[in-house]
This record gives sequence, C-alpha cells and structure tokens, in this order.
Amino acid sequence: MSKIALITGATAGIGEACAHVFARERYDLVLTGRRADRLQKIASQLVSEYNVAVKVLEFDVRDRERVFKNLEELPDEWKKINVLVNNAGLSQGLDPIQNGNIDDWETMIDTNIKGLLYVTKAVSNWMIGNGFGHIINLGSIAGKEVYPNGNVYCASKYAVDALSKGMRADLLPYGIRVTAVHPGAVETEFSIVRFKGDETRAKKVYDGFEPLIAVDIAETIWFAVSRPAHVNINELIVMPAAQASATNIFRK
Ligand code: NDP
Ligand code: 8X3
Repeated sequence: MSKIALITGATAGIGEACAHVFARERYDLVLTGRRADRLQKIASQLVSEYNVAVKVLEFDVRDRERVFKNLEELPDEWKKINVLVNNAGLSQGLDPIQNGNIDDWETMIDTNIKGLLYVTKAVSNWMIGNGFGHIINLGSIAGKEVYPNGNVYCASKYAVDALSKGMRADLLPYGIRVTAVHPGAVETEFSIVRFKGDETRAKKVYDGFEPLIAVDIAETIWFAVSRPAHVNINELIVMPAAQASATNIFRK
C-alpha cells in the first residue's frame, strides 16, 4: 500500500493545498473537515488527477466523541498513517481582551488546542503501534509573537507551539517526528472566517503586499516530510518577503 497522510481541515486553504501536494507525491489521503460537499469534491478531483485513494471523514474537531468514533471506524489498513497534518484551525474576531466575545474564545480554544489534541491522541497511538510517523502542527507567527487584539488566537497558537515541543519529547522513543510550521500572512479563507464573512475587511489584510498562498505552506510541509528519516525539522517560521514580524508588513 502507498504511504498515507491524514490532513485535518482539508476543505480549504492550507489543508486543501496539502491534499494536492501529498496526492502529487503519491500518498493516499484521509481528508477531514466539516463541509462534506467540499471534501467529496476535492476527493473526486484528486482521485481522477493523481489516481490515489482518498477517504473523507466529516467531523468537527471540537466534538470529542465524533473525532474518536470517526477515526476509530477507519479500516485497519487506513490506520497506517505516515503523516498527520494537524491543520484545522481558525481565528474569530480581533478585539481587545476587555471586549472579546467569549463564544469566539471558546471556539478558538476548542478548535485550535483541544481539537488538535483529540486527533493527535488517536493518531499518535496508531503511529506508536506502527513504529513510524510524522506529525506536522500548524502553528503561526501568532504563536511566536503576541500582537494587539490577537490575545486568545495568539494564546491558542502559543499552545500549539508548546504542544509541538511536548509531542516531540514524548514521542521521541517511538521514532515519531514532530514538526511545527509557523506561517505569517497566508491569503486563504482565514481572514474571512476571522471577520465572520466580511470579505471587504478580510481583503484589506492583504492590501499593498504579496502574501503567502496556501501552496507555499503545503510545499514547506512537504519539504519537512521528505527529509531523510534521520532528519527532523523541529520548526519553521515562514513569512511573506514583505513581512518582518507579526506587526511589521511593508505595504506599497
Ligand atoms: P482556512 O479558513 O482557509 O481553512 C481552515 C480549515 O480548517 C478549513 O478546512 C476548515 O474546514 C477547518 N476547520 C476549521 N474549524 C474546524 C472545526 N471545528 N472542525 C474541523 N475542521 C475545521 O484557513 P487556513 O488554511 O489559512 O488555516 C489553516 C491553519 O493554518 C489554521 O490552523 C490557521 O490557524 C493556520 N494559519 C493560517 C495563517 C494564515 O494567515 N492564513 C497563518 C498562520 C497559521 P471546515 O470549515 O470545512 O470545517
Ligand atoms: C495567522 C496569521 O498574523 O493573522 O495565524 O495571526 S496572523
């Protein structure tokens, strides 16, 4: 059987781009997300373009029971996951802490931290049993620097940074590699989600400079995955050339 990559949040942006890159590299795929129609469409496209096998699993990573049920129901041969891309994540709102929306805070914490943990718990145990595996966690520049109004999103990505280090330490005896990829500004649906569908506001985030695109990050992830087995890239911070830090973007 081919190698297998499980990608969370594969319905859009970085996750969808990863699905294309891994399919191109002849990986069979387990693709997850909440929008089943998109998962089906992407799967059909990849099957016809690359002749790979694709399983789609529709679940919300915040729903602990559904995460474990969906993953455990995979046939055994599909549990031989070589690469887990913990990508599903989001930001909601951009407000000072005193004005923050508590539902948004919970959504970010439940998705970016707890959802990532649930998936990791299931898949890392398979990897231990299989004797191989590589986990890629999508952090962010927001997990390296706190910027004004980023508060809870930044905290959730600092948690991903800490968890990546924790996973690397705990999974070391089992030969499982752990890489954290921390992008700067990538133009995806991210800002539309952050601003709850306000496309005009979302577009302004990328005004006057060339942001990264999803495939830039997918190719970076592939670079980390395709190193020789004795090499682990612990972490990578990947920025648009026009961005020096979370708050310093050179706009024309
Ligand atoms: P997109 O909004 O384009 O894609 C996010 C993906 O996450 C979608 O496939 C979405 O699927 C999935 N997702 C969100 N919430 C859930 C949930 N509760 N359950 C299951 N899946 C979920 O954003 P990006 O591609 O940009 O973001 C991907 C990752 O990269 C995130 O972790 C983000 O924080 C991180 N990142 C993004 C940056 C950027 O500038 N864009 C920069 C740094 C990091 P669906 O809605 O179908 O469930
Ligand atoms: C997404 C990048 O700078 O909007 O994680 O937080 S940023």
